[in-house]
Amino acid sequence: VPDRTEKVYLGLGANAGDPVEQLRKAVAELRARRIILEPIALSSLYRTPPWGGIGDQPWFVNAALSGATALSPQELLAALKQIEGDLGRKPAPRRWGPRPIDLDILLFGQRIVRTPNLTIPHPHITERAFALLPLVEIEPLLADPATGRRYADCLAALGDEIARIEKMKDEL
Ligand code: PH2
Ligand code: MG
Ligand code: MG
Repeated sequence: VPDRTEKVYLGLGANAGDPVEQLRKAVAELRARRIILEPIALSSLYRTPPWGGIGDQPWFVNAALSGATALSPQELLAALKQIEGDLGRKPAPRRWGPRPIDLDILLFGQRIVRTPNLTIPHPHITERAFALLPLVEIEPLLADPATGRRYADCLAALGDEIARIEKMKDEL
């Protein structure tokens, strides 16, 4: 049987409700709905300061995972939105504000996708230590498919942003 799956990397985040519990539920749903298939790799959980200019909101818990998917990028996006809604996410009152769950496609194989509703690699990945740190943890040598730049180097370029991030004892 030909293998039509592709390796994808997802960024997970939450900063409302019980973030760790929400992230665990999201991973359970990704598995149960066969959206993400083995082999699956999960990063540690990290406590991260809010990024994007809205400072008056709780810190986030962030993580990353890689796994196989048989879905297309658009199908994967729709499936992630479905889980976000099922876990209690309402349409955002403000951009980059608090949310009980956020599931982002960081990378989809080596693909470059630029459509009005979906950009892959994730448009802000190289500026966000909260996305890069867990990503580099599960795949230290991973490089950006568009630029060839290693994500570990992007992370190092962010300087002391990394120092504000706390690795948690809890695991996914
Ligand atoms: N997500 C955002 C905006 N800001 N900050 C942190 N620390 N973690 C996030 O996951 C995050 C954010 C938009 O999705
Ligand atoms: Mg996001
Ligand atoms: Mg999102």
